[in-house]
Amino acid sequence: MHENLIPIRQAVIARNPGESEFHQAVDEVFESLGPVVARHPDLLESAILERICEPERQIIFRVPWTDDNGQVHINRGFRVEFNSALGPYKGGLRFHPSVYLGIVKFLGFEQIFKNSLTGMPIGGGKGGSDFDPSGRSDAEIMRFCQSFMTELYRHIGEYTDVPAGDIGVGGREIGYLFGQYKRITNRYESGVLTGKGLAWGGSLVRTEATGYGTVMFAEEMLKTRGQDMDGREIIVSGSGNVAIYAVERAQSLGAKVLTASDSSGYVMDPDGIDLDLLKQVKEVERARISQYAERKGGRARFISDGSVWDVPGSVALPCATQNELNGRQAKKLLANGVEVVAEGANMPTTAEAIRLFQDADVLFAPGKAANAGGVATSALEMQQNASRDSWTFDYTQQRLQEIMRGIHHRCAETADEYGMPGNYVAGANITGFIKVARAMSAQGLI
Ligand code: NDP
Ligand code: 2IT
Repeated sequence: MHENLIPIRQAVIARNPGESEFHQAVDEVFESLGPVVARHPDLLESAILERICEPERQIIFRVPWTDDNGQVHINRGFRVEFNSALGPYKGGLRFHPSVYLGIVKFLGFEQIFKNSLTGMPIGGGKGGSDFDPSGRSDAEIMRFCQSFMTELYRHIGEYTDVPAGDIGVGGREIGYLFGQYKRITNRYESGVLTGKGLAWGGSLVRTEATGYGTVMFAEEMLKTRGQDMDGREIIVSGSGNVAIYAVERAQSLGAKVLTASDSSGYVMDPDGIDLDLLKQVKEVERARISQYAERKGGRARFISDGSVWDVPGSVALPCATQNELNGRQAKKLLANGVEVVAEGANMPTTAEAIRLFQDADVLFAPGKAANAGGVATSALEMQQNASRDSWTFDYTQQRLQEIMRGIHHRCAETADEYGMPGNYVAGANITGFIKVARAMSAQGLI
């Protein structure tokens, strides 16, 4: 890390004790900014980096709700409004028992640079709750969402802060959240949330966008080596929104996807994942991934110990959660001949694993570049809402494709310009940072 950045980094750690995921996200960005400090010292004036690491606003609130047996539960709700230099705060809501301030801040911090990279007018934010939705009835999910929004509504708005989904928050939850926002405010303010249903202000392609975009980014990286996805064996982790549509896009390009996983284990299907069955088990029934192997039969297997990264393939797409691919697993993937790693999830690869991939000349795409298709399509949803219009699937997908190509181009070009060709991590962090820093400078000391 550049010596001028070390004291700033130390101050961030001291100021935010115990938030290891946030520290990790800050370190990854700071490690990339050395060449910027050397070339554009002016960009770091008026404590830009110190300011960028301090959220503009952090909201923590109580979320009381009643389960189907009449028992009362109390959860904690969060919204971290990190940076609004480029537009209203934008980023998802995560409902998962592991959520605490450090997770929300790592996600919000990443979101600043990701959103900047998309080229769309959106700032960075993130929120969520330590609520565990697994095993809860629709009625319980609805009551939780209504209680969550009863506090959140006063902080958000189409020009202020626009939440969307993330782990544990999909179309069903966005529906309940939107309904409660509308009821409290008496405003049909479509642009206050994204990821809405198609009949009430949602955008075509938003459901597919993160997974499709991740594979589009992998295709762009492969193109730089004159290669493509056709005929490749792909290893995917996760089986939620991002994973499912990464599988769909990879298969449409002639690749064979061998794996999918959830927190109970993974399935390995040598004949290629049956996408309809995966959607039925995970999207429709919200069942455990073992159901896939049970119903598929044949050579499909459910494995509860070990990880998807034990399975050989030339492309790895981590699409579940943070720090799900460590150094040991990276070595295994390398021994098995991995050539491309594109992060569908946020920060799924540990710092050690990233270094191993980069040292081995693997094409490695960080989440803030590779998974930006989701939030970019959210920004397209906001555009459609603002103009009271709705676009076709083909047109929206074409816009997504152009955005992903643009992100790839900017990352690759910046990495070249700063003398680190092929380093998409540096390319993404530097490009994302410079745009936000310039906007913050222009807007004065706020
Ligand atoms: P979903 O809730 O749809 O799916 C999450 C998947 O990851 C599930 O298979 C889940 O398994 C697994 N998972 C979650 N937490 C853990 C954990 N602690 N350990 C093991 N497995 C886990 O979420 P998404 O697909 O939307 O999100 C996946 C990743 O992609 C996240 O990192 C998210 O931040 C990121 N992302 C999402 C975007 C979006 O538009 N949705 C956009 C950009 C990034 P189980 O069901 O067993 O918990
Ligand atoms: O991590 C992410 O980019 C998301 N969860 C999507 C955010 C959004 O506002 O669509």
